[in-house]
Amino acid sequence: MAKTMPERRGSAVLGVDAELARKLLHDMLLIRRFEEKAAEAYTLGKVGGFLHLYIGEEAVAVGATSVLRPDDCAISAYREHGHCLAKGADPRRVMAELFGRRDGLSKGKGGSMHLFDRSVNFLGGHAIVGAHLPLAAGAAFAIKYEGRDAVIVCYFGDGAVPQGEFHESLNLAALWKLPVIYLCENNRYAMGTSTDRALAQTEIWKFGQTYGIPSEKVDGMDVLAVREVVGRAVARTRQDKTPSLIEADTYRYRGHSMRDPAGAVYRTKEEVEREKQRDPIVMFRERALRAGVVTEADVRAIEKDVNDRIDEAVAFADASPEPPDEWLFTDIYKED
Ligand SMILES: Cc1ncc(C[n+]2csc(CCOP(=O)(O)OP(=O)(O)O)c2C)c(N)n1
Ligand SMILES: [Mg+2]
Repeated sequence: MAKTMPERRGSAVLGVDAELARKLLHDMLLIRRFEEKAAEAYTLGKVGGFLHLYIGEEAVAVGATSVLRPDDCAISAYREHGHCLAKGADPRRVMAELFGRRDGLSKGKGGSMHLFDRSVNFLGGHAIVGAHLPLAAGAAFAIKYEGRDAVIVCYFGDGAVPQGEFHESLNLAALWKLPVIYLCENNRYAMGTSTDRALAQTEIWKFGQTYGIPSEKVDGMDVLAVREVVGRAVARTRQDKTPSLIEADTYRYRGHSMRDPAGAVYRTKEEVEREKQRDPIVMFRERALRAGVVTEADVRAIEKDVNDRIDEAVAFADASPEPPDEWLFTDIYKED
């Protein structure tokens, strides 16, 4: 369909065309609804083990992934459903993994914290805080060694910053000029510990300066700002093999995990309510509507599609059988 003048003008104001605006909104909403359903499934006893929700932080994964190519990689910690879905994983297989079923991304043997999908170059899902930062450096080394111009985005929380792995990884990435973008999701808390109780330097992006790599802070609730800043880093990394450190200022609306559903002990209700005023999905939807790039009908269609896909994901996960007992002994060692 030919673009109307107002839509074109709106795209210029917003900086993205209607198709991309719809995709950004769709992908953020898909993550939000996925997480809400996952929480519901957990309370029904369908999900065992840990469950850490990404609600509130959707703009980071979606904004960053929107500037990646399919051959670029992403790697994350344990709050990773959003990163994995944004990278293109099938929500049905992600849900089945949470349910511990055989059609899950990790055959139902990993659960919420161990999603992995090579088909979309999502390299996990890692439960040990900070441990995947050196893995990202290793994957970036492999990319460089093979002479490819792909990049890897490594998402991690503020809780990883005081750890040795953070500094070791930044040092090596800078020294060896590795194509890795370290993207810190600073949601102000590591479990119940606020950053000012854990970090001597709370401006996390500044650590990049120590290692002489480009570093920036971005509003992680603004999907377009994330897109711009990560886009700049990706272009630089692809061309010059220069790593970057980006700090995204974000917020989780739920507690640390389902065992801390509201996160009410270490933060005030007022703080959470204040942060909800900058809900990344609401803000982007309103902005795109105001610019005339998406219409109310587009929003309704996106909501319907997302709800259908999440319902399908739950039905698929429910129908998938449990892994057989023999699988306890497979996938332990890599066989050539
Ligand atoms: C090495 C290590 N120490 C402690 C833990 C327990 N632990 C699990 S999550 C977490 C907090 C991490 O917070 P952050 O990195 O900010 O991520 P967020 O949960 O905020 O996304 C801790 C300490 C762990 N998983 N690994
Ligand atoms: Mg945190």
